[in-house]
This record gives sequence, structure tokens and C-alpha cells, in this order.
Amino acid sequence: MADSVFNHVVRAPEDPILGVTVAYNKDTSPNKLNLGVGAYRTEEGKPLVLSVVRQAEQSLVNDPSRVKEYLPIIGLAEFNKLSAKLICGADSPAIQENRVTTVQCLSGTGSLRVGGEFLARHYHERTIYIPQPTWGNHPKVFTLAGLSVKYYRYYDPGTRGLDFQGLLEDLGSAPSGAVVLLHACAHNPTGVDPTVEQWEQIRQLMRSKQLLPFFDSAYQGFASGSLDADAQSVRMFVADGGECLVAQSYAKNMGLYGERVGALSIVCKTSDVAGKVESQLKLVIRPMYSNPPLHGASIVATILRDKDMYNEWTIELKAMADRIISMRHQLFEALKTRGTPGDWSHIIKQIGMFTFTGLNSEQVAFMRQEYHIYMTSDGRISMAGLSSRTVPHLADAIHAAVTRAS
Ligand code: PLA
Repeated sequence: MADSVFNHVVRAPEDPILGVTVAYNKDTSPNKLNLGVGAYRTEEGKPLVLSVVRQAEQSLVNDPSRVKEYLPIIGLAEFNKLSAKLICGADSPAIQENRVTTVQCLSGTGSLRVGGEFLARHYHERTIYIPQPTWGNHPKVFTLAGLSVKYYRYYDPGTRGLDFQGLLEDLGSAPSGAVVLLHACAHNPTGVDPTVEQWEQIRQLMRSKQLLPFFDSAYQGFASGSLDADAQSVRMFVADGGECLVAQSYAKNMGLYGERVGALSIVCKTSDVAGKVESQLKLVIRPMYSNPPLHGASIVATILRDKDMYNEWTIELKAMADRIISMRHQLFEALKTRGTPGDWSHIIKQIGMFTFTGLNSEQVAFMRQEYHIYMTSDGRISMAGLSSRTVPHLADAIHAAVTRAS
């Protein structure tokens, strides 16, 4: 023991998001509630496998012609094509003109990482601007990819809304050519998105300064219930003919969390450039994990290629989005009924999976200790983990935290 060559290794802290689940799993209280990680639960508090996903898996399993060969380095060709169409729009000129290269990656995270490594190797400006705040893994992914991370103002805690002026100022003073990470919709953790008019202003500013957009699309369809509405920001940037990167995840919108299925698309000016970019993406991927897994991408391709399955997916997706919105209303009403001090209207105004409550880390710790409710220390709660049954418990906890622990 004493002579281990790893003696000097210090214990690392748990991940700020996934570590919440680790702590939750150790809790023996029957009332415990995990609102940390963004994972959809049913009204019964159970994980959900979409019925259309079960169908797709059945048809895959029943097809004896299917084998387990390696996929190509860039993954399943049909999956890639359909993924680009899903985010850019089926009639996107960029796709018709063959200017989009898409590679299958390990969910959203893997897509961001591959995109980051490509930029670090081949793009002239190594600085990426990410919103303040953002998903906690963003700065780590991009730093390790070899980019240098800077922040732009995004959220105003005073208004619990977008700091649009700050955003425009910070992007306006970024060096020409810098990469800018944008959440396509349902900004994590704030739940605050720009309006379409604001997106248009952001687009004009970024194009005028040659800032390169890198979209993170982890919640397409999950925010509004409409796949098209949630892709609007990306489509505005694709429609102007300029270049951009998009990381897509099927974790939330198809419930394929653990299958690790996602895609990186790079929209280029010409098909010749897109082809060369793709050849270099292969050199990023091959030494990292060689090629991506087959099963998840096959499920997605099965659903996206079939009109009936696709329609069924949109219905199930809308139901998930609607249930989350209904949880927002129930929680808001429950706090109103309790007369909890403060303005809680942001719970119903915010978009997507999370509510950025404004609770501080002491209040979060209090709720964990006294009520066995688990959330990230920044006060973010996953609305998708809530149900009609657990709303009163959460409302009691928030009420107590606000009135006693502050
Ligand atoms: N981008 C954003 C903005 C995300 O919120 C997440 C997941 C990802 C990318 C990556 O997802 P994927 O690799 O699974 O496709 N964020 C979760 C989970 C839901 C996590 O932290 O890993 C969250 O609770 O914030």
C-alpha cells in the first residue's frame, strides 16, 4: 500500500452534476428526490423509454441480416444525413449543395469534443467564448480540446432574464474570428433563450465580425415540443450561407441517454471544403475512439427514415415537453399557495428542462439535508425529474429554505 506508484494521487471531487446522483444513490430516505441531472422521468418518477424507440429496437433485433461489424470512422452514413436534415431543415440549401459534413459522435459531449479538437488543429483563432453561466462541462471540454475559453455575459440575476446588452458588448469586443458557443435552445442552466429578434441581432453582429458560431443543440424539440421551432436559431445562421458548427444530442429528445448517440455537423461554404474538413475529422476521431457505437445510431436512423415512426416520435416528444411545462405551472402555483416570499414567475417563464431557481448554495444544502431533495449547488432543478406527487414536497422544501435558511 505505502509503496504504490499512485500514492501521490489525490482524490478528485465528484462531478458537480453527475456527483449529485452519486450522493442521491447513497441516501436511504424513501422521500428522496433527484432533481440534479437532466433526465426525464414519468409521472411515476420512472425513466422513460419511448415506445417508438422500443419499436425501432424490436425491428432491429428481428432483422437477421443485421451484423455487428465496425461502423466507418464517421459513423452510420444514413444517420448522419438524417441528423443534418433534422437540425438544418429537410429543404436546407446547404445540405442540397453538399456543403455540410456530419460525423456521428458519442452524444452531445463527444460532438462538442470532436468539434473543439478540429478547431484547435485547423482554425486560425483558438479562443472560444462561452456564455456565463453555461453547462459546467463546456469549459472543461473545450480547454482539453486545446482551445482557450473566455466568457460572454448572458444572464442577469437581477431580472432573471437575458443580459442582452452585456452579450452584445462582449461579442462586439471579441477578437475577429473567435469561436462563439451558443445554446441552440433551452439554455442550460438558466432556461433563458434570446427571442427570434434577438437571435437576428446576434447573427448580424457575429457575421459582421466573422465570429464562428458553434451551436450546442442538446434539447431540440424538448423545449417547445416542436423540432422545427427549437432549431430556428441554427437555421437562421445556416440560411445566411455562412459557416458554423452544430453538436447534436439524442439523449434527451429521444431518451437515448446511455446509448451515447449524437452528431457533429460542420456547415462549410463549398462542398470541396466540406470534403476536406471531413477527411480531417476522421484524423481527430480515429485515435480517440476509432469509430462510434452502432446500436443508438441504428435506432435513430430507423425512426427518422420512417414517416410513421417519425410522427410517433414527435407526439411522444411533445408529451414530454408538455409534462415539463405542466410541472412548471404546478410548482409555481404550489409556491403561490404557500405564500413563499419572492417572485417565482421565472419558473413558468424559463424554457426547457431546468429552472434556475435563484436559490443559493446554503439553501440547496438545507433542502438536501432536511428534505432529501438533490439539485446542483447553483440552484438549478431538473423540472423533468418532478411529478404531480413530488411537487408539494419540493414546494415545502423551497418554502422552508427561503423562510428559514437564508
Ligand atoms: N450540452 C448541454 C447544454 C447539456 O446540457 C448536456 C447534458 C450535454 C451537452 C451533453 O449531453 P450528452 O453528452 O449526454 O448528449 N447535460 C445534462 C447531463 C443533462 C450532464 O451533465 O451530463 C445536465 O444535467 O446538465
